[in-house]
Amino acid sequence: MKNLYIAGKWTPASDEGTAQTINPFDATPLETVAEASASDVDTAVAAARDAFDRGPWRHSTMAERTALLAKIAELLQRDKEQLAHTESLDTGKTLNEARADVDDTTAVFRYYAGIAGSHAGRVVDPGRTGVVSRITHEPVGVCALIAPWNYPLLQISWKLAPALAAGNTAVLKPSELTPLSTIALVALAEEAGVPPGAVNLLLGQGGTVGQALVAHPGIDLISFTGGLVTGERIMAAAARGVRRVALELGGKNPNIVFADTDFDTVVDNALTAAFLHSGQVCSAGARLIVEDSLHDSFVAELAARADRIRLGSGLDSDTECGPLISAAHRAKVERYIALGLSEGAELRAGGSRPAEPALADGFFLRPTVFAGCRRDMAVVQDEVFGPLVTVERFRTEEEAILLGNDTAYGLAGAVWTTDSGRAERVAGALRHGTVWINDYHPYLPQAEWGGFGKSGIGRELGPSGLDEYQEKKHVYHNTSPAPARWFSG
Ligand code: TXE
Repeated sequence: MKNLYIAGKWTPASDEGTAQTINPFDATPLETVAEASASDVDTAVAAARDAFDRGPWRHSTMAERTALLAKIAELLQRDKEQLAHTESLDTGKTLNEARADVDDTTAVFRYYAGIAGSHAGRVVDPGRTGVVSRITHEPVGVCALIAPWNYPLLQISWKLAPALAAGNTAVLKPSELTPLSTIALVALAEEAGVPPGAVNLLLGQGGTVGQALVAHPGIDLISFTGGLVTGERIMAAAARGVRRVALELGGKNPNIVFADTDFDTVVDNALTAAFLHSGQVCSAGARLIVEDSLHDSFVAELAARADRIRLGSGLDSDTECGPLISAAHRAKVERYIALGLSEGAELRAGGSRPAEPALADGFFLRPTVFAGCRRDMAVVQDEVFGPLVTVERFRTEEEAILLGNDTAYGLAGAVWTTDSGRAERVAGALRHGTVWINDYHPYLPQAEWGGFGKSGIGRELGPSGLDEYQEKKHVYHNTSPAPARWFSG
């Protein structure tokens, strides 16, 4: 049984509510977790409020914050195998992906440990003598940090590390589907010495616990990663009381392929772009846009290789793709497969559940390739968030750019070409928060991550990821005050 963590204590829900998480590989029970009540939400926010208003963390020195973050990073590495195992079981992703998540999470804590001290403010030239003018960076207050189920450990850490680096206190709410690695992370923060109340953990459903958390007047900032509809709901809740909000809401990301690129390299990377973690990635390259002359051979090879992707348990070293996260989510992706077919897409690979009896109880779907797609299809425009890639054709650079920007989202995209001038022109024209040239998926803790358009508001990672958690204060100090004689009366 896993409990809530409030004011430095592991505690069951006040009404003794519990929930069961399940293993998406075979739908067997995984862990019993506490399910927070409305009164637990109040208690957790009050603990974070108290720790912020009266506790030591807000007034901690940069050296103390840096030391805590560095310690958490060290503990993440110490427990890497265990954490990766937990994440793989909970999400269905492969152990290798989960190990990479732990490394990337470690890198984020180290990055914010490294820059917190140099991001404390600046001195401004006031343009007159006798005045000292400075900008100080101060914590925003109590932060609600809400993460989704696809990268549970990573996503919560992109929020928690900068929130703590800036001196905030936090209430964490992981996805009800995948809470286990966040529970482990909070235990590591406790072991690293985070003061009571600075980090609190609520577990439970989004529509109840999450909703009560974002509506709580004691929250100053909400940072959310998840779906568009929930993001809109959260933004509306944040409007009451004019609370700060940071949103990462996914995308429908173009992967543009010119014919001059190396065939094997681009097909191989297109597979990873689309099907890594069964396509349940906010930046998945789910919308391939391929130059006409390359299109047919490209689709044939892509489909042949997609058919060979090995599905299975994330813990099995032969597995290349795990299951989807839940029966409900698979049903959503299946609805999109049916919709795509009804819109006239050509099914070139997948489109169904695997036939292997060993996979029958899990939430598996075969990697699916749709060719003959058009920009007006829902399956091309909507975020499907599963193992489904659509392929469109283009003839000119202008058309490739037009299609690449033909989305309400704007999280990420890629362009593949050996013509560096063209690569720069296309990258410059794309309205997306990250653009890869001749690569797909890498991100860096020191580089901003986030989206244009409906992909969200604000940025995570990089210096901007810390800015989200800081208020900027101008202190203007007149060292030689004298009457101004503005008024004569
Ligand atoms: O996410 P939700 P869901 C997309 C993807 C997916 C769709 C829906 O297209 O199919 O979103 O997924 C909490 N107040 N992404 O329904 O609802 C919830 O408990 C406060 C993209 O699983 O957005 C969980 O912790 N919190 C995405 C978190 O929000 C609420 C990653 C995400 O859940 C809440 C995941 C509420 N009213 C899905 N309702 C990305 N950007 O990478 C839910 N939650």
